[in-house]
Amino acid sequence: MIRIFAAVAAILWLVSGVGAMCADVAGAYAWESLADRMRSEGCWDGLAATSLAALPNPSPEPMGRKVKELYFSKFVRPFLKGPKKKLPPLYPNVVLPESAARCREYIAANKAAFDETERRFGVPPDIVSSLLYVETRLGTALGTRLVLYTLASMAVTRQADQLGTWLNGLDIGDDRRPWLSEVLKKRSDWAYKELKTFLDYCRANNIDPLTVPGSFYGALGICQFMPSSIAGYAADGNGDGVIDLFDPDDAVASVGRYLSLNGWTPNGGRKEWHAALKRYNHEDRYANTILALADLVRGDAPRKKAAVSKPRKR
Ligand SMILES: [Ca+2]
Repeated sequence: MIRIFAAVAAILWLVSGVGAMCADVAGAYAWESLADRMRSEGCWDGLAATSLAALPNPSPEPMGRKVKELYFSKFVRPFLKGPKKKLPPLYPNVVLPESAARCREYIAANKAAFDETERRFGVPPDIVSSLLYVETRLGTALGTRLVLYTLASMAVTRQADQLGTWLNGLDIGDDRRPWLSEVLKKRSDWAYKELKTFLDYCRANNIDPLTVPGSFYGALGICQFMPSSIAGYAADGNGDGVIDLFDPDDAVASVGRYLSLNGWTPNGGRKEWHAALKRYNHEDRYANTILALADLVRGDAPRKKAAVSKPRKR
């Protein structure tokens, strides 16, 4: 399975133009500060060296995107005039008969994995498949960025002048400089830890880091785990000794294990299930959508009130 994604990731990388910038201009030089930090912590090895040397220059995109999001939350959204727009209680275009049909097909195609996950972790197929539908459309939308490149780029983006045009349109005066510095430090340290964990995961499971696609911020696999979640929550669903989150067997089991370790119990009831789902993603809409889609997958009519929580006021 990983080999298939290796090919896909390589193609996406080249198509995006990233590959064209590669090798001759960047090499290890652009990543020297990162290499120094990893050497000082004793976690620099051949895998880290060869993987980083194959990347183009760091991209300002992941950190720039995060800074923009945080800027908007802190300095714009609270001061918007006019009536506050409430978010709908469900993600749009998800709780539909055709989505439920795709979930049922996916369950049928991976029946042993879903059955075993329910037996081991008490999380039923309708919930796990609905979560995977929301995360990656059952593995058909896995992200187009290399996890390694995303995390390494964020880890080395520690100064405002590295963000380039990503600061355009933001009002960062002297009074907001400390805020920006703090964001850059905190987020780059976060990415650095995720990067180290990602490389550990690759080493342990014999995965080439240059083949793993992910989301904007480095979540990976059909179940979109951050590397730091893998160690604590991922499961080897098919018992082959490898955790491959691009393999439905392991992704299904990992969702079951994550939810069961975060409060899901088979007889817990809707409120408890809602809370467990919010440990996966903190949005009310996320949990609402999965519960409502799972109702459709089971063939129940979506419950109007009990199924959903009102969105929190923003
Ligand atoms: Ca496995």
